[in-house]
Amino acid sequence: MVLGTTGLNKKDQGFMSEQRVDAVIVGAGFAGMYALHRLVKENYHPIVFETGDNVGGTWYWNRYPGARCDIQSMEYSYTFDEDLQQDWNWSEKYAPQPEILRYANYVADRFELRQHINFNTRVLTARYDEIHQEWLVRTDQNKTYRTKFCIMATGCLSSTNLPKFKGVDSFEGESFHTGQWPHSPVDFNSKRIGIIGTGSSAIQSIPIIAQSCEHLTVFQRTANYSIPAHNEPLDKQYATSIKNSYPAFRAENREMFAAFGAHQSRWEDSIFDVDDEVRLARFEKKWQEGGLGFTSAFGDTGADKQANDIAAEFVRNKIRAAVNDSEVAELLCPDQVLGCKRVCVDSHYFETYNKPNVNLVNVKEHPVEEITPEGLIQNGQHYKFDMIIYATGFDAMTGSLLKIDIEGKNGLSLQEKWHAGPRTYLGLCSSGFPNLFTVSGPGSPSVLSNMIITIEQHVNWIIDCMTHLRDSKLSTIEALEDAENDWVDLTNEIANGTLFPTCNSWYLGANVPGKPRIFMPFVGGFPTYAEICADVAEQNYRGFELTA
Ligand code: FAD
Ligand code: N01
Repeated sequence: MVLGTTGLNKKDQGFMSEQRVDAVIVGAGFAGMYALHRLVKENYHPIVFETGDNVGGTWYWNRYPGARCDIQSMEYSYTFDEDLQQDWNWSEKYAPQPEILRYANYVADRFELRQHINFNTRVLTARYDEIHQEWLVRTDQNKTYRTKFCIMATGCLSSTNLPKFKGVDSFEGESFHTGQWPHSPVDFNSKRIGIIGTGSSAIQSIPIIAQSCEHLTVFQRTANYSIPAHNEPLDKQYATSIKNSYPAFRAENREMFAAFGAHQSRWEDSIFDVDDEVRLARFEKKWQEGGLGFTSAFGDTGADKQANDIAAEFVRNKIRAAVNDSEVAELLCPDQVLGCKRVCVDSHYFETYNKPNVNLVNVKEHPVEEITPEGLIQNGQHYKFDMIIYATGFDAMTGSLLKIDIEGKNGLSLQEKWHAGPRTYLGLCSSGFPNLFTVSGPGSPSVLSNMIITIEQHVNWIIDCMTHLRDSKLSTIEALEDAENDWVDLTNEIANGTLFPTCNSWYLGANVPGKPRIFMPFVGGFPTYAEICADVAEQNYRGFELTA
């Protein structure tokens, strides 16, 4: 339907027509796809915009070698459709990126989602028209859409962070960011390669790149904790046993703090209640199980620094045992709190430093000075490379959202409102921005959880809320400022009771120069969070204003 331009402000004038839709969804990753599926099922007419040329989000963009999930495949997948979870078969314990991307495509086809998705389309602005209580969403295809609801499924780790190195554009070899990896194969054979960063992306890719390149130099600013994945082909018997009672397994996982790991061993007692022998045996058992579950060997390693020190030293000793050169091993030993930055999960990462074609350069005291046409300069030394890989992470949690020019009531932009850090109620809405929802936004468990599970919970809450408004003949929902302030205070209070804020992590925005330092995810655990959200809805959307 083509309408006039009533309600457009000056910045939007010049656009000849508006298309009306019931809801705009930005992003076609797992969040956008599920939001679309649910809206269509509820007889809405939504439209999705996606910058990429296909679905999958994270798994579309992050095609670097070795990319895979760190939550086990049987858990890192949609739960909303029993037939889907029965029909899909994972091949490995931790699914590799190509397989997760195939899964996303399979879901898109199976639920006929593509017809509603505009690919190769970036949303540039979203402005609230207060007179008509509607959003005007403009894309880079010079089109404007008028809608009652906006669902920002823009992703928490979807805006790459490329540090402003001097001369970054001057390099004459090949250069790639892990988060925007090319779609065609990258050949490392006989190449001298430099990689900057030692977070999860680097830790996954370094062992594979090292297998075929001539030489790999790793530039490390902060050493990271990493636990072996012990990845292997998925045990068919195990998969069948899970499928035999998949809904119950999913329900058990939803009761877990981070919405995964119900079938893994875990203890909640204090590390100080057991002797050295029991401690070591328990850590060893968790190490052999592998993966993120290592941190659930004791109940107090996340909040008690002394307890954490003991767990951290166990990991450091594993690194010392894996790396032959003791100087390199010490350089690879992290000194921050274990878990303060996201713990990585690897396959033969530390052992890779025993290869003759790999070396490690510490850039903590002497940062990368300059990228040159031939390589880079660090600590006065000119390293010559055929390829530079930036594994430098993301402008996490807020990056993609704040790249969109979002203007709410009274002309206030989200950028202005969040200048000192994001402020949301439940991580779902921000006051002054009616009917605009964020999925896995700051203030929600988000990246501290099994994200497909939390995405489903968010989307269900949002669509149920929209349907409630429709059924009750209500027009808008907006977070109240008091409720939002209380939520921000609660989120900070819980985070401050943990060891999370003790280091420079992307959870705090500390990896991006100039970004406000505030702990962004909700650390109270998924079950608590989901219960609060359900209570809020049950109590007629407590803390929100609903208007006719
Ligand atoms: P995304 O998948 O990031 O999708 C967002 C989409 O929005 C993107 O495709 C982007 O192009 C699009 N978009 C953004 N802005 C705009 C705009 N203005 N206009 C149009 N389109 C836009 N989580 C886990 O729980 N377990 C894991 O094992 C795990 N592994 C990960 C591995 C990697 C390498 C990374 C980077 C993240 C991982 N995560 C993991 C987190 C992962 O991001 C989530 O699990 C999940 O895939 C997020 O889905 P999403 O739909 O919310 O966001
Ligand atoms: O990014 P990161 P990532 N000079 O921010 C370094 C998910 N994920 O893409 O720590 C030199 O972790 C930076 O150093 P420092 C997961 O949630 C999951 O690896 O800031 N170095 C760091 O070493 C993860 O946490 C998987 O001191 C610079 C690195 O670059 C999140 O995505 C796999 C620098 C960035 O690490 C992000 O992971 C991949 C500079 N100027 C991703 N700037 C799984 O395993 C930055 N660095 C499932």
